[in-house]
Amino acid sequence: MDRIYKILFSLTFFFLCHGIAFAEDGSSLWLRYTSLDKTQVSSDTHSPTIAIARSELERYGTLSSVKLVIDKGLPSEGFRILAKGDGAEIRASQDIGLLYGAYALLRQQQTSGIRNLRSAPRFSLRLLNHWDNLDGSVERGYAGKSLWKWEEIDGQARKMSRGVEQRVVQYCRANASLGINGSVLNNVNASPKILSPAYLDKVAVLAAAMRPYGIRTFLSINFASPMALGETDTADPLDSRVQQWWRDKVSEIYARIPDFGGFLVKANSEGQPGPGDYGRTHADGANMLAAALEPYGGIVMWRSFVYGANHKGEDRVKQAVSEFLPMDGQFRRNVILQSKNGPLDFQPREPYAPIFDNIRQTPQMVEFQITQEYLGQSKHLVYLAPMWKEFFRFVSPQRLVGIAGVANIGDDPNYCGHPFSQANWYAFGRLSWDPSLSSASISQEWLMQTFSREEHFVSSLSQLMEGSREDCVDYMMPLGLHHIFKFDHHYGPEPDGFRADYPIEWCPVYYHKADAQGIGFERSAKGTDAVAQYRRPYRKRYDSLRKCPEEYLLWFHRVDWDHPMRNGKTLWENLVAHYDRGVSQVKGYRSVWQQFESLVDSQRWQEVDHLLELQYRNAQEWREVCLGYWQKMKGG
Ligand code: GCW
Repeated sequence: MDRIYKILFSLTFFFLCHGIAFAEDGSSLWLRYTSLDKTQVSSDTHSPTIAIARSELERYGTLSSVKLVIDKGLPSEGFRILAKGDGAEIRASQDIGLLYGAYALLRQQQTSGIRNLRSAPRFSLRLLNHWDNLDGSVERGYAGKSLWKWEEIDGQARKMSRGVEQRVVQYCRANASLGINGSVLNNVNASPKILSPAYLDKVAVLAAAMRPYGIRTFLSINFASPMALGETDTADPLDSRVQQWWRDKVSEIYARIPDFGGFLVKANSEGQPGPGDYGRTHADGANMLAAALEPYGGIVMWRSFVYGANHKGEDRVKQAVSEFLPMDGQFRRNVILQSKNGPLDFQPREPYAPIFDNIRQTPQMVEFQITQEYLGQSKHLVYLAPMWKEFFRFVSPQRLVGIAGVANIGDDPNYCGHPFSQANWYAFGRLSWDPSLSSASISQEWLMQTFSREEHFVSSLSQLMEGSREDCVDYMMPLGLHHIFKFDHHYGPEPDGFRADYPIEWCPVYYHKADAQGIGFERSAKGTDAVAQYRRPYRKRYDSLRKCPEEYLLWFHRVDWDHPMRNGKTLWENLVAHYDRGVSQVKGYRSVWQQFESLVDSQRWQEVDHLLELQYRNAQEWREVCLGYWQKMKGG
């Protein structure tokens, strides 16, 4: 073959492979619309947001016409869809509502078919929390490096490179399609440098890209920033120079980003600085920042994830309430307390965090973790919506002003690592808009938009997804066990984990307390009395060994190995059965998936198939390691 033909041939081959790979690498997320250029869109108002709504509908709509109408009578951010023959009208009081309506119409088109709909978000704050570091790494991120490309600062700060821009735009479309309206760009373990002018320029560029999609930008801050940047010699919140520094910094931020949302703060927690370093309270610290942000309408989201600092020796799950309850009522109006769903740390199952019962005067937000730090990371198929729905059974959405999700997004081609981890981003967004949606309806929608509308596929996979969280609990930590993860990376099992140089709250043995007699953490009135922080009827229910739901048994009670369970068998027999069930369920995932090879493109099909095999092996490992260890402790 001629040299030139050889080159041409190999180039064609390259593009064919990469072209296909590009199309099916998962980067389209759930926005896999076909470009039709069919729909005529009309609108009497214009804005960058409306322009996006128009272009999405013009390109991907199947109707012949759509009319966008501003209707001040509708709730803020909400919308109405009115189906009219081969056309539709979308009404909203703001342009962002029209964009949400446009995406809802496209979703209907891909799923149920177009019909009348009235919709408005349940929470006003629907945020992603990115734990992205300025060196590009993502704490607890399993999908590559930060999407923000922090290295592109200084000379390049005023614009994004083309590749980054495309990825960010896709991120914005995905969020807007769900109604996510805020993004905290950097890790709560925050570098003070984020507040330096070079990084703020970069943040402003990202904020400008997100703005037309209705996404406001927020930052995590390091409480000692003024001192760490060498501009003050203290970070004491009651020091007037410190207060002035924050006022100036906030005004510098708003000069660049007029719609900046505010700060997220992790203070006096896991080694982070905070007001406690100066003998001040969390309220003193939060109020200082809130005062600086107030004139601009900014907020402070202060995290309640604190332990070890002021309450050494106290049961870790009690410490947030012990710390924050006395301060309830002392926070300024623009401070929100942000708490994880459970009192410990994003375990596969935790009872709800009782801080939601105790804090009455301070607005609260829940923090969910979309990234699966403790649920198989981006290697296991674990659909988290059932876990979040479980939380809402105990904590009414009415008690919350907002919802935050620790993002599972990175620069991997498919954004989330595991193709099914995208479903967790999707489900978080859908629940942040409407927590009453069922987890199954969300997974069905997601499957139809992401893979296929074939009925058998959708029902089989949605069933599999629905049970996957419970299966994970079973093969990792059934019956209320918690935190028996390997040190630091939190992926595999380490029931014997103990290190004298670590805080005891990081050691698995502290949590399961297994010995020859039994297993479990006594948190009833006979033990640490953590149950006392719960409202009725949960306080009594959890306190009673007889009434405590078995899924929380070893969270609240220490019991003998031969403790009789409700099914008449012993605790030990039940433990074994749960581990076995978890493993055999996961074994079944692969057979389900293998039925659908012809329905899914080969790249994603194979990727999932391979990951399911790995998940099965991991589940077996969890069972073997844990049961082996319990057996050893128990003797015999
Ligand atoms: O879940 C734990 C993680 C830490 C994290 C911390 C937190 C950002 O293991 O990596 O730090 O919680 O939520 O602050």
